[in-house]
Amino acid sequence: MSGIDRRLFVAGAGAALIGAVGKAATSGGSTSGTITLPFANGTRPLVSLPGKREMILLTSRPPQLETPFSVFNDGLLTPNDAFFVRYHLSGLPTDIDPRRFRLAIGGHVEKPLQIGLESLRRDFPVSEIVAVNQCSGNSRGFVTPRVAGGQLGNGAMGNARWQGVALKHLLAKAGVRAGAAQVTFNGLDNPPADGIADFVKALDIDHALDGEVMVAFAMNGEELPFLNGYPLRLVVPGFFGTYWVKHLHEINVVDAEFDGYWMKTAYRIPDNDCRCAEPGIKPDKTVPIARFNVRSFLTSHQDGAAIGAGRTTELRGIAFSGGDPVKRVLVSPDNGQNWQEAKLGEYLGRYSFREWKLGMTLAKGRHALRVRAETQGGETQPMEPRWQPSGYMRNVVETINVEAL
Ligand SMILES: Nc1nc2c(c(=O)[nH]1)N[C@H]1C(S)=C(S)[C@@H](COP(=O)(O)O)O[C@H]1N2
Ligand SMILES: [Mo]
Repeated sequence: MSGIDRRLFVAGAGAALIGAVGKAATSGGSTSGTITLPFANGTRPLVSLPGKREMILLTSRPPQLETPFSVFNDGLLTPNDAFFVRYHLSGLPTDIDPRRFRLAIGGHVEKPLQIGLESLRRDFPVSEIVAVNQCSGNSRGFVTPRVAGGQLGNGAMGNARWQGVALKHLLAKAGVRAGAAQVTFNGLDNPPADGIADFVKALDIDHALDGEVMVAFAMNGEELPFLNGYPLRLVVPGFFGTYWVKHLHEINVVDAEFDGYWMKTAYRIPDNDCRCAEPGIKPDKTVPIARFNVRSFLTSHQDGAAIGAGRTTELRGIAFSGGDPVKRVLVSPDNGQNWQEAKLGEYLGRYSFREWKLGMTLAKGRHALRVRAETQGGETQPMEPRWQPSGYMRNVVETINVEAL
């Protein structure tokens, strides 16, 4: 396909996609079996939507897809066609014309701007960053007592190489005026009915100007897939996915704290060190969710896997954090009594997945393997899960049961 054909194809993808999702959900047209996630009511259809391989369907209106966990063992970058998809509002854009698309920058600035896609690539410095995008509710399905919200396994995360323009360059061109407090971000998706708040997020002005927050137009060397925010999305390294606004078309500098629903009411966490609460008790003080806590996973073996007894098994996995680099990953062969240090793989930056590997020899029998990461600043994962009302930020030390035969 030529460049223009491809762009027109992408432009029509929204409409085609909504049709395809409807079909997959109702007729089983592009449904190809099911997968069962390891918690109550965990059976989900597997579907392939335009631009995506077979993924775990959470909801079809709006489309929400989870990445099958085995993908994380294939490589450190999550392929575009396997990257998870999360939306709040079913009013997705259906006709994005890349030639007419404009990103508007306004509000508390000297000179409001309208930037086209070609100008963005041509008139500003382009940079790249490898960073994990993770939904706040990743792994919520494992939370006990259970909480409301998408019952996700561990696949609402992905790591990609993002290419775009640092937000600070765009804001510098518009000229931020004295007294700016925050910057708001809006995408082309809209609420399906009155009374539902449009999805708008905000970052503090200093954060927006830090040089890392990016308006991205490409992911792993290709245009953004439609479902991951074509043609532009915000990338906020180390911060939960909720800030990574897709189909980004409006940026506004504001001179007071933004109090829209998705900042003031939704996506809040308890304002304490553990970001946790007693089950059933509503925390009295909350703050907007922000950075990831540290996590690590075993990817080479599934829970219940059989391995060879008395010989070395190569274990492999990933670890990541909110920006404080992962210092080490420890693996316990015996449910947390003893620990062995894994070898870390290639460093792709402090916001990327980091691979770990460890050869382990286990005697015949059942073993509960545990995986725990630690950052340079000393942040580590809790051995017991913490609880909070929205089921965000789960980062308990994972347990994988294997049987050596
Ligand atoms: N326009 C828009 N952007 C959005 C959202 C949304 O509902 N609308 N959801 C956010 C949330 S909560 C997450 S976790 C990420 C998910 O990014 P992905 O769908 O590319 O995986 O998108 C974010 N950006
Ligand atoms: Mo999310």
